[in-house]
Amino acid sequence: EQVESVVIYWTTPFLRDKATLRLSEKFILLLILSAFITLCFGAFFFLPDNSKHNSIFFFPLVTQAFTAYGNVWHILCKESLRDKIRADHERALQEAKEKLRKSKEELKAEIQTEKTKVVEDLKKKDGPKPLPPVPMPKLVGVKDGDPGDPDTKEKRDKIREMMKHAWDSYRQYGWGHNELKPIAKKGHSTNIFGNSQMGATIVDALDTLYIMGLHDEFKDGQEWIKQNLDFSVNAEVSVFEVNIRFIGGLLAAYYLSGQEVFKVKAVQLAEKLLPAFNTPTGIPWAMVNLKSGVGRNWGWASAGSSILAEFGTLHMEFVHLTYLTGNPAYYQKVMHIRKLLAKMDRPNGLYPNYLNPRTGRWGQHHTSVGGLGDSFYEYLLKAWLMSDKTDTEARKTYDDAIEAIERHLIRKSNGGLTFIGEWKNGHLERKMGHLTCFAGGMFALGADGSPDDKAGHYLQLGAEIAHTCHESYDRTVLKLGPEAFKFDSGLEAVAVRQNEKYYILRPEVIETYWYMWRFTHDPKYRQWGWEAAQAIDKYCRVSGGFSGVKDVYSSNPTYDDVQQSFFLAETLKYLYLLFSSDELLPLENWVFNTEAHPLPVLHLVNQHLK
Ligand code: DMJ
Repeated sequence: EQVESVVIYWTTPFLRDKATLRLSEKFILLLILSAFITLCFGAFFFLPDNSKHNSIFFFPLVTQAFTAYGNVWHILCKESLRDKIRADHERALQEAKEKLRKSKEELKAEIQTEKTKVVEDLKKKDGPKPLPPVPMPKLVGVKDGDPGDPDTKEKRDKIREMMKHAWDSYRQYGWGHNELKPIAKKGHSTNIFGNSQMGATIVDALDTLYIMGLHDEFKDGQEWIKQNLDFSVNAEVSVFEVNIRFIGGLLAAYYLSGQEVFKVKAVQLAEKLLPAFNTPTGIPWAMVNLKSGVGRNWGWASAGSSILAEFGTLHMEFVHLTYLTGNPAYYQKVMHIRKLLAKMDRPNGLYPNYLNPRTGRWGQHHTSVGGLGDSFYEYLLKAWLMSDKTDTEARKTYDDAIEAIERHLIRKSNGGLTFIGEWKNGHLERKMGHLTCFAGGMFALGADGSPDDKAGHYLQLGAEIAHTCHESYDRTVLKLGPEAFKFDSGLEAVAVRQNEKYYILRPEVIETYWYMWRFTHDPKYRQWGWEAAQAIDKYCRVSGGFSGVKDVYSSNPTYDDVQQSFFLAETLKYLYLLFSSDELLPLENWVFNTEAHPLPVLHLVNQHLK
């Protein structure tokens, strides 16, 4: 009777519906029940067959015991189900709370990313779709470029050796990291790549390795990209930097080598950048989180603005993406930016560096052909060149912009040096950045096709800028140029502030020497390029690679301990091209993006993209 009542007690609804049982209680319950069932079975088998207890006591008891056992299992399963439901509810509540904290734009961006993900998943169900076949543009002069004379060849070999030292050091000490610390001999990264480890140096260096004929190194990089380059990382990256270094680098590697993997990776990455355009105006955020698609702007930018040189330096790569994928989205995004800018008023005909992506209004009236503005102008010209000179809208926008720049920003110093200053709220600052020195090459490149037959004038302007920038190198102890130099109070092309005296392996001056060489073949440009190469080898080379220096006016400079990825992508590439024949990557067939990645001219661009 006692046993029966225990069983009945355990199977009552009260116990079954009791909200919680601790884990230890559950185990005790199971143990008691197992013991009880063993007892019942034991008694059933060991009692004599004719025992009256067998039929009148044990059968109902065993049945009860099984029911109880089943019910307890039921309780336990129900318990764990309840735990799960409770945890799910808590998670949902937490997510809802987080959502409420987010701004409208962030929520919109998230919704858009989710939508894109659903569409992508649906697509993936049928397996990855191959990219549409497109006619390959004319690929001329992708290798060799033997300069002919032995002296130039020797110099070119030296540049190739420097590339090998930079690459081998990165391979040994920083492989897979974005950049290298050549003194500490370990990996390095900056905030432009978020907290990602995306092998920026590998991607940036690929096409330089290719044209230098460093095939084993190229294959090594290709293999790393195939196995490791993954963009589903929770990292907030710069849209501009990722575009010019990664998408530009991958596209150039694809066109040069024909290896599909580079195209596929470029397209995967480009898709991750698209949520950055989900702003009220379509002007993209400066940064985007590759995983969540949430974008934002740099905290230091005037009035929450996006930067002209960042959102204005997407055109070349995005046009190629549409060309290669048949997806019009990329082309539409950059054309939308162009149209929006065309409608805006420009103070004195100048483009300010800051534009607010929420309001569509300019931020601070600061115009520069150096940092924050530079490659916007460069891409207007290059959009025209890349379209086989059919994109006349881009050419006209470039011509108008350059005309205003010449009127307001370009001056001659007392010592006769032509410089490009910066316009700040109606005032000209007589200072020029190392970054601005790229403009010499740009003026020369744009000379042919300039209005009113001013080709000679622009080639001359390019030469004057090259000369000024060479002076900024020549007037230092190390024969390397400072980050910024002044033309004020008796100063001519020298840095004043301590924090403007550094050289971080930048390419712009050498870039201009190369363009000037291609257009004039004046031997002084090769001479100047060689001076710079020797100075880099002497003062920036260390056993673990190449490092920037903190003061070009000091005979005993300290290192900044960073081997920038653009040193391999640009500086060494432009030097190599300077000592190669013009047959290597001819400018009629190739247009270099702002990170020196060559992209072919698209002769079919207009039919294809409309
Ligand atoms: C490069 O990343 C690009 O050239 C960019 O346009 C600005 N400058 C750096 C190197 O100095």
